[in-house]
Amino acid sequence: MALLLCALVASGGCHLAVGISSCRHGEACPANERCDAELGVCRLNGNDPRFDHELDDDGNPDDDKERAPATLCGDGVAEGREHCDDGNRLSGDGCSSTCRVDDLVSEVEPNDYPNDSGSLTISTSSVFSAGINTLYYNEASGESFSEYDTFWLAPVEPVVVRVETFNREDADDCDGVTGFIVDMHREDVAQVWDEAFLRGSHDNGNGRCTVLTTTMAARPHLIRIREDTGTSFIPSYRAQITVLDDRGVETEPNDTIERAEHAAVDGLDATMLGAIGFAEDVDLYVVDVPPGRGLRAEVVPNAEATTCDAFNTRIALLDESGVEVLATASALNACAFVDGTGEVPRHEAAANTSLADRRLTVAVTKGSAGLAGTLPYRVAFTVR
Ligand SMILES: [Ca+2]
Ligand SMILES: [Ca+2]
Ligand SMILES: [Ca+2]
Ligand SMILES: [Ca+2]
Repeated sequence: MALLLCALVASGGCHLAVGISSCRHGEACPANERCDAELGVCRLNGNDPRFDHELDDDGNPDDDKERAPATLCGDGVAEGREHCDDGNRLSGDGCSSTCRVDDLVSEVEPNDYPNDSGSLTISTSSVFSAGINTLYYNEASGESFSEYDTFWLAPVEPVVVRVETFNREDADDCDGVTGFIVDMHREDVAQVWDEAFLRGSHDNGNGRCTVLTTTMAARPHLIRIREDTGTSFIPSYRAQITVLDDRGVETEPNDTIERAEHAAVDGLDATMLGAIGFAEDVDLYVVDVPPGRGLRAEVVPNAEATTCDAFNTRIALLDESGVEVLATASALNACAFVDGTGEVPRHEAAANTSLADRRLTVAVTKGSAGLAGTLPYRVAFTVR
């Protein structure tokens, strides 16, 4: 919050703490400092190691790993891999919270079932804006059920897609009171509802938001969203549908902080391909998290029909000195993930509440039960 309030100061830079001033909106920095446009803060003149070619300490320049500087989505300047930057971190207004172009689609009822006229086909970079406003009461069971909202996603080539629900109007965030279940079905769902089920997700985002991140084949898929308790009224919500870009393939060795992968360092809706070859293999990935932002990192199975509980992986979050501060394992409706996004992050350790940029490292390993053979996977990163 301090950053936002300070950014309103018109000139002279906004002093935040010893040695750190905000210049996000073009304010001048003190004489011996320059404005770091990506982070929106003043920094002492001189070399900034973040922009250097990344060197490890083995004396061999050939295996040093390239990295790009982090960008800051929401500073009003489209740079690096940002498709757009409208100066805010909202989605549904044409430019998403991670600086992707939004295509806004509003629901049309009826859209509860796949053959309903309002069950629209939407593109794989959209914000689906809808309302859950009906609770059905079933006399026989004595329970109420929320209505469904369905839409079709039909990529023209295989993609990795994140479908994320938000119930706050002013931010990509959730109120922590109500939540969602997001299910994905094959295209023959209208004929064989149960058999056509591919994957579901529940309560694995910030607040009680839900995130379904999946590999998707080039064919139609039905996405079904509903309130997760059958008792809560949700007047409106948004489902953000985003294609994630592959930045590269991990290359061994990458099991130490010094050798961690840097290809997805900006964390802007990026994926990395990896493989865990043996039980002790650990793959490390570095992401820069600017001040006031949070990281979501999650494991993505390499096939759409692979459920998270069958995909036995573990994600750990390491601090800058390599100490593990948090870890999660795969569960039935949530693949291994850490989430520091939102105003009240699920995992505070994945949020950067400091006034300086912070480097977080994610470690992917097999889960405790182990799996025989090589386990191919993707890891997806989102910083916002
Ligand atoms: Ca920007
Ligand atoms: Ca926006
Ligand atoms: Ca509906
Ligand atoms: Ca590996």
